[in-house]
Amino acid sequence: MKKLFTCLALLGLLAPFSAKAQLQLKAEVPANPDNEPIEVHPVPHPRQLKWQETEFYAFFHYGMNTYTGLEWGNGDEDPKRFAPTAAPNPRQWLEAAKAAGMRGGIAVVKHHDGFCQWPTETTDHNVTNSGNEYGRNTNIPRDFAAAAKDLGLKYGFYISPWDRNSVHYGTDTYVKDVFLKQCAELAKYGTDQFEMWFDGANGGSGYYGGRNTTVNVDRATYYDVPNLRDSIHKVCPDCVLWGVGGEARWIGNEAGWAGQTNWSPENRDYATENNGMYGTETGWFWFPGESDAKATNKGWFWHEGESPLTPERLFQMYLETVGRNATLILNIPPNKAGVLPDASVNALKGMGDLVKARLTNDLAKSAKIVVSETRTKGTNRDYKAENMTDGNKDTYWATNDGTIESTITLTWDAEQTIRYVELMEYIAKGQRVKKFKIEKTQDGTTWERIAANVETTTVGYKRIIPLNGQTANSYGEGYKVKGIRIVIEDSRACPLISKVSVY
Ligand code: FUL
Repeated sequence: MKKLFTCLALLGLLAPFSAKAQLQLKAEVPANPDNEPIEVHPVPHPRQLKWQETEFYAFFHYGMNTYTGLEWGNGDEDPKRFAPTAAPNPRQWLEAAKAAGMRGGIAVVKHHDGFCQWPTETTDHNVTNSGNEYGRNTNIPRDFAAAAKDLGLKYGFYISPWDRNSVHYGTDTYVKDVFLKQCAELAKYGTDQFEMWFDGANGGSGYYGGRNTTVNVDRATYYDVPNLRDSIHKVCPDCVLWGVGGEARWIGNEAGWAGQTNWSPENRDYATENNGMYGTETGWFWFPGESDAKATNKGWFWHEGESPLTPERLFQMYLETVGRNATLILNIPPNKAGVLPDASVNALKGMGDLVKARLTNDLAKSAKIVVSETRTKGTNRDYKAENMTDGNKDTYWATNDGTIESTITLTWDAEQTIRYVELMEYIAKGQRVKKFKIEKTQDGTTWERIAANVETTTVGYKRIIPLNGQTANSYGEGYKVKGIRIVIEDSRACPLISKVSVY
């Protein structure tokens, strides 16, 4: 009987029944009950989305170089040279980061010299052989992760793939038997790491366990990235692998600067130095930009006589990175006592105060908002204009499919002084906006373009436009207005805006 049934089905004799059944099924379950806009590919992985929300975080270069005065140790440094003058205090580092409004931090736990700042089983070149008690008791990943958790910050580690100390470097055992094991050891201090920094610098001369030679590797293949990434994600599911890891891209400079036009989509074979700043509109995978920059005037590591940049300069960097769809990882080096110098702490606090003073009092919340079109709502989701000011990152305003040109108009009864406009796209469904402009009105009828010299092209996760068109002296007098409107002129598909703010 069963056989007969199968044969009939194969002959198509049962087709009319199955088609009917399918139709009924369709009627019962509408394809898109919430009328959700379809994705514009590529889209971020959920871990990349969480990572992007970290926005602004600290980088702490501390290690053997702090004591040798070098930026790139050769790998032959005597471990005894790691001799902190006090117990290193990652909590103090992170407290300073928090005061600057940062949401996390990444600590260097092994730089190119290969010295491990935790008691590892993979090499003797580690803190247990350092020159004093403070050194021997140092465990940066342990203390850093614990402090971050306590302070409610995200944390991650920089572990240099290039290891100028290891005798194994360049051979086929290094990645599996040394590097991956080190990553696994770090996971013991926390599996909720948000990012791991896989630096691109590698190959060249070094000690290499006494080989004193030059080792060049092909970084595209040597680290077996796909397997490495999978292995790490199995243990640390939210950990974005930066750089060589292929989940967040280098912005292509160390100046704290991203292109005004900045796409998160990118292609694998892009030219970092040229393209890191801008991304590629037609890129086929999601590869968002991270900008690494120094908050001090010397190296990545602490050096005698260094001083921090001014809060105003740091605020400019913030506008030129976080305000341009990149994240900002700002480096502040701990000194020989394993703490951030007071001057750095003060500069960070000063910067945080500027961000708070300038980008917190959101006038959009008290504005009347009118949009040119609102997408038809679905059963459980709507796309109304208020979604842009409700403080909920998961709601957004949208137009109907096919409507790209659109406007968001904000008006106030009383005149307001404004200096910045902030926009955020709902990037879970892809980066869309390609061109927009900002206009102001004083009388509510005549509109005049402002910030016309700014490339108002992409938005992405976040875009902050200084309305006077300057990032260096963005605050100024401000504009007195009774209204402002954002005119979206081009987009890869209907725009989805999750936030509009006016400061
Ligand atoms: C570079 C490294 O070579 C520097 O020493 C530093 O760690 C910087 C953040 O990345 O590629």
